[in-house]
Amino acid sequence: MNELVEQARRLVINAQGIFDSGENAAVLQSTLDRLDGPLRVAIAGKVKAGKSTLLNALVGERLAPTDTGECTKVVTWYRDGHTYQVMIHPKDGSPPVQGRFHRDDGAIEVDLEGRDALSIERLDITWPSSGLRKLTLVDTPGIDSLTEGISTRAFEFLDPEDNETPADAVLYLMKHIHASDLRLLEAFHDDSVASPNPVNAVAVLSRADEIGAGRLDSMASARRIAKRYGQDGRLRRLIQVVVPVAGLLAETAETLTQWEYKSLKQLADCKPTDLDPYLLSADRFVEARPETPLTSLERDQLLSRFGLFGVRLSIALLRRKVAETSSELSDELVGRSGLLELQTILTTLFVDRSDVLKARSALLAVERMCNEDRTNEGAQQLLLAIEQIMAGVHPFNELSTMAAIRSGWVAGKPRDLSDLERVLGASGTTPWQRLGLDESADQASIRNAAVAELARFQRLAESPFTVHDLGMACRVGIRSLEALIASSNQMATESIN
Ligand SMILES: Nc1nc2c(ncn2[C@@H]2O[C@H](COP(=O)(O)OP(=O)(O)O)[C@@H](O)[C@H]2O)c(=O)[nH]1
Ligand SMILES: [Mg+2]
Repeated sequence: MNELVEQARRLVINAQGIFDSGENAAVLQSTLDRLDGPLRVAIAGKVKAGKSTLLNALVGERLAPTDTGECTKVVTWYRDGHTYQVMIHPKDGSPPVQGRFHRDDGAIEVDLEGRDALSIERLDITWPSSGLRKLTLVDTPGIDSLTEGISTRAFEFLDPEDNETPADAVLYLMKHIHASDLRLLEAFHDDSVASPNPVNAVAVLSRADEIGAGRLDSMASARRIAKRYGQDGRLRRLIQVVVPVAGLLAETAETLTQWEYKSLKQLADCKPTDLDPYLLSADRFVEARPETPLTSLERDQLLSRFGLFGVRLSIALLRRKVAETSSELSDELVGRSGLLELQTILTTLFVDRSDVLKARSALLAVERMCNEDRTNEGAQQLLLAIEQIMAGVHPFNELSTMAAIRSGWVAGKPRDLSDLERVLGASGTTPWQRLGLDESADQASIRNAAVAELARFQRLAESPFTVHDLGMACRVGIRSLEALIASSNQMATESIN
């Protein structure tokens, strides 16, 4: 896979020889730097979709300020590094300046020193954190911000027409399907052949705990809804999967304090007949109740950290002794928040494929630059080289074929198409994932399954009833299976020697 990054690097270096000054030169330099850095994932969606909260849950630390405030109106990058540092990048192109910051309840509040949020292109925060080692996370302002300018900015940020694709992948948060959600997603994807897409976008059905009005089965309802959304034709064209996540619960569980654990334990130890009537609604929960522990203010504090669902769930887990210590409670809540599923999906779809996604972003950046300079002969040669890499490198073919299937451009039986997507790596790129086997599958069963799938797709590709596009898609899948069989043969030979 690294070879792909190397090919992209050589191409960018060639481009540097052609575009050696001005903005293009700067873009190329940052394109080159990106190839060595972690994958960049943008978190997008409407205001209050829960973006900043989910970012914190993914990092495992409260870093991004939530709710409103000047800083939440600015695109903010969070990346791992050795020092704690904030850089403010002004929009007018002047050099970035180091910013001062303080922490407010954990959240990093950058002192904008009187600058208007709209005059800032982005805040770039370096923060030593293992949660940011594999992914650089980009928090974006919501698309329906009160001020038009901020919405426009979120669009600009995600818009691939921009010279440099700012993110390699996107996590799109939504509470329901709205036309504006679809518009934003469509803006992030462009449909040129060189830019295959639903492959680098995942949707999160966010604030999933609120779906069942705080009932204990809220997450089960959210999973059903997410599944239905995932089958919606309009969404399938834009994203890979929909995952339900209760971001607030995940964030709180990961940063659970002793005080919170003890307070919940006190509540759980109350007689259910005394306490339960007050768990019926958020308003009731915070009413002053001299007969139950904790003041109104303290209960309000719990509510803002856990949500009503989180409070109820924690009390139920403590009562049933499913969790007895604060770390057990934290693990149980994380497990039930949907965060682990999201992390697995991010790993299989983005992290494991980060070389392909990063190389793709680099090629797209050069491609855009060349397209703007139609008269330049060097640029035209670069375009040819890009086309060759895109067509000749199998992982790119896998991406574009998956995108074509998702876009409904390939006609075929639903089962053939979904199995083909799986073979191409839509559920993960390890052999067992491509073959739909169990993680524990041994080499022999992997090889047998691969051989069987290979024969099946060969028959399908050669059948006179198979339409041209499906035949082409099958051939890409066949190549993936051949590579898989070859590497498993190689492993078998190595283990004999
Ligand atoms: N109940 C519940 N509230 C949430 C969840 N995620 C965020 N919130 C709350 O929604 C508000 C907006 O969240 P924030 O992360 O700032 O949203 P953003 O505007 O998309 O960045 C905050 O008050 C959060 O506490 C969630 O999963 N469940
Ligand atoms: Mg936010």
